[in-house]
Amino acid sequence: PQPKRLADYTPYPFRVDQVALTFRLAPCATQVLARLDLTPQSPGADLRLDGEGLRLLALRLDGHALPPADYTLTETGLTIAARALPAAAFVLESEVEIDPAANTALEGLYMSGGMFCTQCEAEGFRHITFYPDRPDVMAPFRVRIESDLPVLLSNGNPVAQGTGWAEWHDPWPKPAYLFALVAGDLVALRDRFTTASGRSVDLAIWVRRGDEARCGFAMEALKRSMRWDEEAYGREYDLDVFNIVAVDDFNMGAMENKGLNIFNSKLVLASPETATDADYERIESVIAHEYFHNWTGNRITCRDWFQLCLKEGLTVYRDQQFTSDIRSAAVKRIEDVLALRARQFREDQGPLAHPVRPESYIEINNFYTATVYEKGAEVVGMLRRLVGDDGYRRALDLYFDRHDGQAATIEDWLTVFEHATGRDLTQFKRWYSEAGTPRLRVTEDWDGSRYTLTFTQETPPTPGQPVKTPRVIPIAVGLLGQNGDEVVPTRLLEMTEASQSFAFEGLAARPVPSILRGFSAPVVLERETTQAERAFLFAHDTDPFNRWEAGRSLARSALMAMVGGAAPDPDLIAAYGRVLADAPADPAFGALCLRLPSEDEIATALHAAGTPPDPAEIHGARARLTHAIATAHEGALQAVFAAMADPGPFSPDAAPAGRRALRMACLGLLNRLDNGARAERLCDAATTMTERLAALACLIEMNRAAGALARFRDGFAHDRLVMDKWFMVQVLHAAPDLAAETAAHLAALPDFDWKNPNRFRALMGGLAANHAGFHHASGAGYRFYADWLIRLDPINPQTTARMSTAFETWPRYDAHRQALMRAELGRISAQPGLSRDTGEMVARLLA
Ligand code: BAL
Ligand code: ZN
Repeated sequence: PQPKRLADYTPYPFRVDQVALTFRLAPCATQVLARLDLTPQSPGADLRLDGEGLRLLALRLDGHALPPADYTLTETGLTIAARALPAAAFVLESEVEIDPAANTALEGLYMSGGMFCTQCEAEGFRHITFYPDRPDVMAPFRVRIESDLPVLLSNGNPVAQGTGWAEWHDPWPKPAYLFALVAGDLVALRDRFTTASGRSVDLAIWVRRGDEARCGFAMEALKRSMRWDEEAYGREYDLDVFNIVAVDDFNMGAMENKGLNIFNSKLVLASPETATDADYERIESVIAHEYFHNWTGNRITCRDWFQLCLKEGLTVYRDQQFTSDIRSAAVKRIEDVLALRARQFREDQGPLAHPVRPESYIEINNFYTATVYEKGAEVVGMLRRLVGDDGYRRALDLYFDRHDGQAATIEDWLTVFEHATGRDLTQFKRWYSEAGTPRLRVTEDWDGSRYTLTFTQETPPTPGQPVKTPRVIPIAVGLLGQNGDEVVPTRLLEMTEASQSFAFEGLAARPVPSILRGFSAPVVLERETTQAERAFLFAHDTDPFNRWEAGRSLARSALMAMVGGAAPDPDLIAAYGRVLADAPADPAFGALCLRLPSEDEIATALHAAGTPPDPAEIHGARARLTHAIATAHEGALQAVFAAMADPGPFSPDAAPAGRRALRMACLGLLNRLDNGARAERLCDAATTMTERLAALACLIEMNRAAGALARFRDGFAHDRLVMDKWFMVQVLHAAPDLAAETAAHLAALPDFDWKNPNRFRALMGGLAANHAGFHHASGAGYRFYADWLIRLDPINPQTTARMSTAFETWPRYDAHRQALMRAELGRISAQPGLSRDTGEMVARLLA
């Protein structure tokens, strides 16, 4: 297949003034009638409509059947010759038949548990009807749904309904990727929201019968999001209704269709018995994310899919701000950076690296990546740091004023910042066009009163981009005195050159620098420093992010040394004693400080230091350090574990969730000493899924979980979301030698419903995240994983392609593992009929 290129963009030569759709729903033979009001914009242009897998029943132009000689039909669309088209506005009507029941790819209109639902982003609408399926074609939609099912939903406001039909009208012009339709036997949790200007909005969350009691938290999150967007960005909701539907079979997390968000049920349904605190936090942030798209994505959309970060980077940034505001800003920042490093840095440092705004693609679904989303959000955060809070607010106001109702570009976005603040962002734009994570090296100089920091930046080559240019890097720096006092409060240094120095004058003594506070730019900071200085910052830094960062880097160095045979670092062990003493004052932060670097993080660090990582050695070193910390601080751990017990009643709020996180961090350490005894008791007595699942993981690690796993299964066999956890936890925490075998055993169970993306991701994602298990020298993990990608690809290419990223780290390992992984990728790529999605990914992975 030929790649699409950003440079080739041309506007669509027709305007779509109105769309009217009628759906006659039937599982195997749904008829879709589409009436498009079109106006030519460019004389002499053929009318090209996208369409795939559609059976054309009729085609009329201004009421007359179109002779076959006037159009051509291919596997990807329909083209009507310019000579057959009127010079002025005309109406094109088509009738097609589609088969939602056979749609296992879950793109377009498909069935999930007896309900009809849609997923159209990015290019699903072309599986529904013939249409210019591109985001810069925006139109108001009218939709009529005919079906015996009781609940019939689409975008916009309800217009009318009767027995067996309903009509909807969405007055806001939108691209086809925001179209949605749902029909099913559903029940709703209902509420109401009054906007700042007094508009009353009916809210409903639609779920399968029996799930309605688990929607309350999502509803509260929705109302909080609606209020927050008014207060923080001045954005009000703009329809009479806002509907959310939970669906069990869904390739993504959720989708921001105008007025009708469709969610993976795991991001809606929550109760203390079934959802962990992490689930609650994720539900809250995804509800917010999809709601915030109403302005950043829907009212202002993307001109083409190369601009995906325009809506996704900004909307992730907004949902991160929301969570920071309503939970702990420091904890949120640490969690976001952990996720950024684990997913985006990893992507940026491997064969799949691509710019935040890619310049070519074969399959756009392969670019819903951590780089577009999370690095895209970091770029927005840097812009804000550079222009300040007021400048950011002015720029955003201008963005909404200027581009409302438009399909915009990154150039439009940067221009509003330039116009609102007077800054030249030419160089800053490189963050959008150049891939790769900059390395930022720093050295220091002290002459008795002047302290100078010299930074050097370098971005390694990435596929297709051998040479990099200097970026604008906002570096937040504070200076501490030897007693821990802050002698220079946080100052933002703006680096623009390859190498640049910044001086601090008039200091009485040599300070200790705290660099890249709050992780002010997505770079790898490299600084030669002593263990003692990092321990000092871990104890004293007034910036909570950097305090955590100092501890993390101490632990990482200690673990790297232990992989080489060293004993646990006694200073580090002592530092954990101070963490434990402080932790009850800020439990969520304390829990983060107690969490050791992941095995994948240690592998990355070893590779960066020039040593091919040995996954088994890393696993062993991490276990030894855990044991050493637990042994040294057993009493304190027991005390904190007891003090953090939750007297109830349950609340999912940040404070009690932080106490549970700290308690479970203590449990994980104590588990090494009591051989799982505490976990065994807790697993049966727990009143929350957070505790039950953590205890189960501990038991699996001690290889004494058989009874607990059976009881867990008996208790939750009816609950798909909880059973996903049951599948995942066993593989994720299996001993390295047992991981592939455990995965194979689970995959053979009758309830391994592998066509359900959540279940597939639970098992296979658990294996890929079990670092030492997946990368076992036998190659069994790789083989098993590739077997299942091969099996899933014909059914669901999108999920297969996304999960192929498990292999993206192959270049960092030894020759033996590299050969094994490349062989599996080669085996996948040799499959006859491999999908375009997976084909593109495997080719990039092997390039
Ligand atoms: N637009 C796809 C799902 C999301 O990012 O919200
Ligand atoms: Zn999004």
